[in-house]
Amino acid sequence: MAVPFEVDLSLITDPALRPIAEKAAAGERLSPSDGVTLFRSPDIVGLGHLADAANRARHGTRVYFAANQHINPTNVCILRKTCVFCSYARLPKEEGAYRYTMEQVYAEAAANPYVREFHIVGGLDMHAGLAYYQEMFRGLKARHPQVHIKALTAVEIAHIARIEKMSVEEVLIALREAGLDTLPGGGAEVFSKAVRSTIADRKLAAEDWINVHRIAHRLGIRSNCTMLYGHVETIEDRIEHLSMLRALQDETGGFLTYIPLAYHPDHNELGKTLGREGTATSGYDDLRNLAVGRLFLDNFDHIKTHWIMVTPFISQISLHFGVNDMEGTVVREKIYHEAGARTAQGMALEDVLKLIRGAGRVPVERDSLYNVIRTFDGADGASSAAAA
Ligand code: V47
Ligand code: SF4
Repeated sequence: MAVPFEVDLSLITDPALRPIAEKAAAGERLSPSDGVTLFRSPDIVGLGHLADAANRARHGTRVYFAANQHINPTNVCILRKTCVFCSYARLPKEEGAYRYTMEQVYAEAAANPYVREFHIVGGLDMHAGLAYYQEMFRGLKARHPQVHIKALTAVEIAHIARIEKMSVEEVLIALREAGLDTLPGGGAEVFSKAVRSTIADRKLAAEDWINVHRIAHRLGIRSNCTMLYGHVETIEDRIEHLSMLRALQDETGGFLTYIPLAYHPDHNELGKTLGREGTATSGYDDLRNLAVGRLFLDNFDHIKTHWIMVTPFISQISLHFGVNDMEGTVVREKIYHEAGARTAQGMALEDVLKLIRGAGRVPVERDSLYNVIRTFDGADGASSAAAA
């Protein structure tokens, strides 16, 4: 729920932001039109100050990160022609198409000795059904029993349900029994019908994406959520999207974190159509999306920045714009690198610590459910483990 906080109104120069700042500071819920005003305001510093105050009321100076590893087991996808923003997917016979064998998955999983979470997402592959993922999760848990499995977007879950002629609930129960712990937040894109029909025409509809998460939450499977911004969506579309996420969170409380995803325009149809290749989102819009997420989603504890998408430096600055969580060490990211991300494919633990400390914040290593593993609060850089 919303947490009241103190704000220094003299730091907010846009008069349109002041009443919203007073409302948010009093712990009152922001309306959709407040959200639109936040997005439209040119006062990025005022917005940042407001989001930072809201964030610090919840988390003080602590910033979480997790030691995770991304694994993308298949890029074969039946929606390859209709998700025009995607650079990653291939048709089954297309050059570059791949589907990992179990041995390849296990070899990739073994590459990083210090990992606490596998983040597994891929394409909608007709040959990667329930049995493929059950075998994968069982094999991963047998080899790495302590590692959390965050896998399969709502879109992938619905695809498995369709090809196996099962209900979403049955698929989730079967995958949980095989080792699935939580769901990642992808596949949400932007919920607006008009946007979806332009960028992801045949993708799971908004209500169905929400419903997969609702069913997961009901089963006790927590999940994340995202919004892909910076393509054809309007400010109103963004707020409609955030309103739907906020409403489901009111209902279930099952979302762990919100992650805005910056659209990357290289090597995909949408980037060509918009004439945007080589032009990513702006730092200004990246910060705004994170700050508005913090203020509008008053029932979310965590707002996560994905440094791979917005650069480590924007992620670092965002720690003063409402963000309390940084995507972790991420070994070998593929989806955004295919789409033009120029950031590294992984980050060493020391570099994550350096970024967080450089922003004057205290790094806290967490597990996938936000339990504290260790806090790096020693003046000499030493860490202290959480009390058992
Ligand atoms: O749904 C695809 C996005 C998502 C592009 O839950 C693109 O912790 C930008 O689910 N430009 C999948 N984005 C990734 C995902 C995710 C990522 C980080 C953290 C978490 C989490 C989940 O990737 C897709 C889509 O929205 N995507 N193509 C592109 N060209
Ligand atoms: Fe397939 Fe996901 Fe890419 Fe769409 S975004 S083509 S569903 S991999």
